[in-house]
Parts: sequence; C-alpha cells; structure tokens
Amino acid sequence: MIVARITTLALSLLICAFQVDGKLRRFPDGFSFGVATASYQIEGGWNASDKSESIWDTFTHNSNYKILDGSSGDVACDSYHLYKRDVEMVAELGVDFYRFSMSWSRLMPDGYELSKDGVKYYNDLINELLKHKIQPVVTLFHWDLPQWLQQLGGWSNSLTAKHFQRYARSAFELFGDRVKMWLTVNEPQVFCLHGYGKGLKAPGLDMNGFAEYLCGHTMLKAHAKVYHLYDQVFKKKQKGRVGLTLNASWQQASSNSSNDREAAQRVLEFELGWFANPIFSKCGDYPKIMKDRILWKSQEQGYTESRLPIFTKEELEEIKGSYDFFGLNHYTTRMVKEKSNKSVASKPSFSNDVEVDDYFESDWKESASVWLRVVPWGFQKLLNWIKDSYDNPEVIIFENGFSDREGIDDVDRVQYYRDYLNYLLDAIDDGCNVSAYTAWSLMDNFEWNKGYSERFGLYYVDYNSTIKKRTPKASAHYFKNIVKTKSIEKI
Ligand code: GBH
Repeated sequence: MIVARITTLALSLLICAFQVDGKLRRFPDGFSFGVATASYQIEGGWNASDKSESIWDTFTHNSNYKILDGSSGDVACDSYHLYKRDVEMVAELGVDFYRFSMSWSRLMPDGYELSKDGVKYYNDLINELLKHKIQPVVTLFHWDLPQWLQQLGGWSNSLTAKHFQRYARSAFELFGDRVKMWLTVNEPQVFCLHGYGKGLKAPGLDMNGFAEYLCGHTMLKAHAKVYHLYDQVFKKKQKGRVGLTLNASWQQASSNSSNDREAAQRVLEFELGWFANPIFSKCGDYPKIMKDRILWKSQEQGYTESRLPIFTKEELEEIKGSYDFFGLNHYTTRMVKEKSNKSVASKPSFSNDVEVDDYFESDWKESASVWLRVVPWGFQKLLNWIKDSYDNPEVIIFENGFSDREGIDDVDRVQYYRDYLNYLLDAIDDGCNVSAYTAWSLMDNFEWNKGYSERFGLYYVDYNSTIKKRTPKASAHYFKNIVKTKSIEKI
C-alpha cells in the first residue's frame, strides 16, 4: 500500500513536471468539468426500506442471464450508505458538477406513492453536494426501470411514457429548487438495443428487429413529454435546463469509396441519428435512411408494415426541438465498410437493418473492454459530424472514459484523458460548441454485464473491504490538475 502511495505520488509529480515543461492549452472561459455515476452501478441498498425491484435486480438475480463474474449491484459501492464519502471525493477533484442518476423504484416504489426514505436519500445527497458548492446534474433514467412496469411491457408499452412523466414531475417538485440540470434518459440506443433487441441487458428480451424500435419510440415520446412538462410548469420558477444524453462512437469509413462512406454514414444514422434526428434536426423524425431501409426490409420479409413505428404529426412536433443542449457519451471508434454479401435476413435484426462490416485497426490500443479501443482523433471527427448534422448545438459531454483491471497506477487512463481532451480542444478550435466535459466515472462500479471485472473509475474501489474503501488513482490527481488549471499539456 505504502509503495503504491509513493508510486502514485511520483507519478503525479511526473505529470506536473511534464505540464510545466510542455506547452499548455487552455479550455475556453466558462467551460466546466464534472464526473458521473449511475444509481444501479453504485448505490447498492437494492432492497433497503420500501424500495421495489428494478429490472436490473430481477436480471442479476436470475441465473439464466449472464453477468460475467456472477455479481450484481445488490451492494455495489454501497453509496446508499456512503454518499458522503462520494461527495467528499467529488469535492477533492474540484469539479463543478456531479452527474448521478435517481433510482425510480427507490423514489416511487409503486409508481404513485413517494418513498420517504427514497426522498430523504436524494435530498441528503443533493444537500451535501450544494454544501460543497457542487452542482447536481440528475439523470432520471439510467436503465433501472421498476420491475412492475416491465411486467406491463416496459418501454415497449407506450403507456410507460405517462408513468415516466409522473415520476419526472415528482422529481421536479421535490428537487427542482436545487437541481438545475436534468437528463431524461441515458443512452436510449444502448438500452433499447441491448435490453429489448439482443437480450444482453435487462430486461433481457431478445425480440431483435422489433422491440428495440418500440422501446426507442416510447422513450422519444417520454423524453419529449418530460421536456415540455418542465418547460411549461417548472422552468420559469426553477430556471433549470432539460435534455438527454446519447451514445455515439465515431464510424470511420475504411476507404474513400462511396460504398464505404455510405456504410459509415448509415451506422452513424442508426446509432446516433435514431434518437438525435427526431429531436435535434430541422425536419424531425427518424433519419430517412432508417425509415427507407427498415420499410424495404420489412416488406421483403413479408410484413405488411414497417417494423419501425411511425410517429403522428403531433408527436413529431412534440419531439422536435425538445432540448436545451445536446448530451453526448463518447468512448471509442470503429472502422466501417460496406458488407461484402448483403442479403435480406429471414429473421429480422437491427444489425441486418444496418448491414455493414466493422472492425478495429489492430494497432489501436486496447482497454479492458472488448468494445473500447483508444482512438482519440475519432472524438474530434464525431463532434464535427454533430456540428454539421444538427446546426452546431451546444454539446455537453456527459461520459468519456477508459476501462482497465489495474490498481491506482492507471497510466493508461491518464493517457486516455490527456489524448481525448486534446482532440476535444481541437474540435472546439474547429468551431464545435462544447461547453462541458464529464469523466466516466467518479469511481469503479458495477459495469453491467461485466460485473466488477472492468474498472472505469478515477477512484479505486476495494470491494472486499467493508467500507468499500475508495482511493484516488493517478488519473484522479491528473484530472484534478486539469480542472484546477483549466488547461492541459499539448500532445
Ligand atoms: C456507458 O455506455 C453507460 O452509460 C455507463 O453506464 C457505462 O458504465 C459506461 O458506458 C461504460 O461502459 O457488450 O460488446 O456488445 C457506453 C456505451 C454501448 C458500451 C454498449 C458497451 C456493449 C458492447 N456502451 N457496449 S458489447
């Protein structure tokens, strides 16, 4: 331990020395920094007080589904009890805001009545943050849907949008005097595709080619309803902002041929455009390429209608423009080329609807996650694509980070942040309107299907200790310095 401490110290001194020598680049005035977590990944207390079960409780407790290390978020980082230590860490980092999510089933166990203890927990957390002058940024839905709602079809039932609105209204009423930034949903594309299409994540439905589109349809409607609710009822008094955060990798065409470039564009439209186009584009609605392809494939497969649902005119209008900023989660890049032997699959699927071949370049540095390679230049390209596709909206980065299996000497994470933040600054130089940056994650936590085997934290969590001891890694010292100086060494 002592040796580890000394190495960290040496490492942070080295980082500082490097910064003094190297050329420094400054972040724009007013640029802010934060760190992020999500309820199911850190809280534990899965059955504390009157909390009801969420789909992640059900999913992890059912051995038919696979969490790599057989673990669950039952205890996780125990933030339900240790939130004061979490806030202390956020304060140590000196960041402007802390992005966390609320557990719907903790706050409103049956969807109607509030839980006293649930309300108290989030009040305590918010007040503790404000005591340290840290702004709370709240995600209302980061994947842990109440199980009773799943019983009714979850996000494939459009009535879930109404339930979501009721939950959001309570959150605004309870906490809106102190919370000034709200995210309705986190990464609807991943949630719907993995949870309803591929069956990899909770609720574990593998109704590929259908249910992910139903899920996304309801989520877009739910997001817009909550946006307008805030806008009409709360905004004037509470003066906060509402948006959502979308995931996107950069998709690099493997050649300059029009086939490969179209293939890369298609993936961007299916991954990011699926949710961004209805909200952020001038015309609204799903991207044309999605509507055309899914209709065409559906017909070829013998369906009378498209497997992609259709919005009414009113819905389109309600969804279009339902944002105060563009939230983005970004980690990595893929190479894309046109599929060599295209075919209409008899069994529909999202990936057959997109239909490309993709791969990583072999010299892209690996992380602990198979899906995450270090490709910092992709960040700049993606931000420019967003600028050009959606008329240069204000972008807030709500997640960016690196996974390893290391302890506190996380040199690769330090490098990842250094390189990605440099390309972020390049994007700002290109004219991209990025106003804030959030590191994922404050600390190691329950990494969904990978359990505790992959670590994303700036703080190391010792899961074997009863107090789930948190220790700053080299990257925490490094990030703290960036926040403090508002600058970073040029690479
Ligand atoms: C985010 O998703 C989540 O918002 C956050 O909760 C999570 O902890 C963090 O990233 C790190 O993963 O199983 O090989 O098919 C990031 C986007 C998309 C990354 C789905 C993992 C699964 C790839 N995620 N992807 S695979």
